[in-house]
Amino acid sequence: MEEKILITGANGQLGSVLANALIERYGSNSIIATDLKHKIKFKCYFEVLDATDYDGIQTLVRKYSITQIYHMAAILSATGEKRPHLTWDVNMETLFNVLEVSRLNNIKKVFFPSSIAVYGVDVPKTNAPQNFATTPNTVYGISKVAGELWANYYFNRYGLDVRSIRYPGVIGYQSLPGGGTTDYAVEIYHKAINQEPYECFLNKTTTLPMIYMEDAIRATIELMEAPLKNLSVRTSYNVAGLSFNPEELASSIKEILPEFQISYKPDFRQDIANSWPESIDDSKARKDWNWKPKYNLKKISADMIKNLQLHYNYKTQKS
Ligand code: AKB
Repeated sequence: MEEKILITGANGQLGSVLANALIERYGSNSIIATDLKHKIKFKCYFEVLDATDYDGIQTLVRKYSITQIYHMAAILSATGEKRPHLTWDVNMETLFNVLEVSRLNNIKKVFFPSSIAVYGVDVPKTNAPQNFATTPNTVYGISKVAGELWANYYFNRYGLDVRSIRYPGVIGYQSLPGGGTTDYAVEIYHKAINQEPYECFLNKTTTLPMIYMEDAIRATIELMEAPLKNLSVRTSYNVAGLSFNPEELASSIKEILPEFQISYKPDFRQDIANSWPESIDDSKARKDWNWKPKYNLKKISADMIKNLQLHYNYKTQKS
């Protein structure tokens, strides 16, 4: 049976790259990208959709005979702290809508992105275990913990095959992040390419789990295509890429762009970062569906700089 895949939050940092990867894999006719506004020209169907609108989701699911949903729409950690109640409402209501529409319309699989933000200060800083008390300090983290538990509930109670990854900070040249605590690791490259200094909002020794976009997208599709019988985690899988701090990231950029300058001015996001682990244990993902990252920091910097140089050269030539 042909897959018909609906993506919410397709304008987002991950959603936009995922949409293109799914188009490549399943074909343009199989993908329905959705978001609040039509901003990006995807080579697939696009529909304006506010995922807080239950009827809106259901109409599209029926119109396109959807078989899978990737629910990428969410408010991230830093923005979430500015509007805690709104963040809870948006993150939970959109998830409930997706879960309910999926259950009632026989959707085969749902993807729900969770985050390292589910952890709180009590977790061991290094190699944070897959199963450990999740006591997050942010409303974003609270919504992700609740989401994981609902995913597990829908699987056990209704047999809805909800699959999930706890993403580290995602780094990619294709899109810009918005409202996260790990956003510095993308912003820094844009400044470096444009020969501007970067003022980092985290201090230089703040080590966090990170992952390159290619790895993050591959992990997502590999998990969604893994045989059901292999999956032992029905909340959300830890998926690790690598860990580094801003100083290490800046050094890897300086190896290619020696003039690059960085300074540090921590803001409220420092407290959020301090509440997260430095690295996470992803042995369950490795065992259950053969997860393995491919990108280390050297490779990431080389690839980011090469692709952003092409992007900005292209822009300059056009203007
Ligand atoms: C954020 O910083 O909020 C996100 C995340 C780690 O989930 N990138």
